[in-house]
Amino acid sequence: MSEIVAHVGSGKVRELYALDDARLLLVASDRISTFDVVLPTEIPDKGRVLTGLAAFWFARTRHLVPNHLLALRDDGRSTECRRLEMLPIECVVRGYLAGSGWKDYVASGATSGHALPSGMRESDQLPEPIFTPATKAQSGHDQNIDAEQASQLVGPERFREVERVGLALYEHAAKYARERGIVIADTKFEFGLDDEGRLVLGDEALTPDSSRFWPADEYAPGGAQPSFDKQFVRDYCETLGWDKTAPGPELPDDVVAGTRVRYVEAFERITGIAFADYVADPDVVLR
Ligand code: Q0T
Repeated sequence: MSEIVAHVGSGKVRELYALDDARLLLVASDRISTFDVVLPTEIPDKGRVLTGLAAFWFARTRHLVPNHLLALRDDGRSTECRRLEMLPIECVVRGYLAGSGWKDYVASGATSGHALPSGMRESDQLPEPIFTPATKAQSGHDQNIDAEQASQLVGPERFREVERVGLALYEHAAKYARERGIVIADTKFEFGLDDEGRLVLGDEALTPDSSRFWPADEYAPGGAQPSFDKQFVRDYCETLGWDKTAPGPELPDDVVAGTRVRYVEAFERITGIAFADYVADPDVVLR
């Protein structure tokens, strides 16, 4: 059996297709990006790991907010989802000071309008999680914006809602992951509205591609932390003297294999489900 579906969008490592007026198919590839460049070498099963992990979180956060997941396909990498009217902001929540949050703090003592205590170090845990929205750049980097700018884009009431829901999702997931040895330093949510104007969580949530995952047993603030999933790739790329512009380098087999193991480990630690059981029947993450 086959179906004809229109391609409606591409991310760096994912594709989006229209199934009908009301439904989309989100397909996660095995492509990997590092330093914002997609590499020519794939990580086998990466798309399945991210799809399964996002679906696991969707199933376990429905009490906090409805989400777009309708069904998983048998391939384990494709999610049938409700078509939404996406909000024009990235909803970033940070529990730790890293990435652009750290850069903004060093430059101004604040990030997205949140004044932070003086003397914080890179990767320190924040006194409490903060909501740091960003624009959706068509190309290049998203830009952090403050609450006022975000309110102008989505309206003040909707802004307060995504802030409250984003913080609740992060707090729930970060506590759960931390008990399983993974620090979720920060994460990005994308929300949309259904045809009745209700807020719905979309995209791929609480995965290592949409978040910073750090191994908890190696956490040592005062500098950059190793990435749970991509550290082998970054370390290998640093040995090459690559200038971090496209095209990126091919990865050797040992780096591919080591990285695949880390993605599978993240999946198994968080879900408590053997990855082989997910491959045999993706719906195990929904039960
Ligand atoms: C979206 C309506 O293009 C994108 O990703 C490329 C793979 C991002 N994107 C998502 C949507 C979604 C979702 N998710 C949804 N449920 N309904 N649009 C649009 N762009």
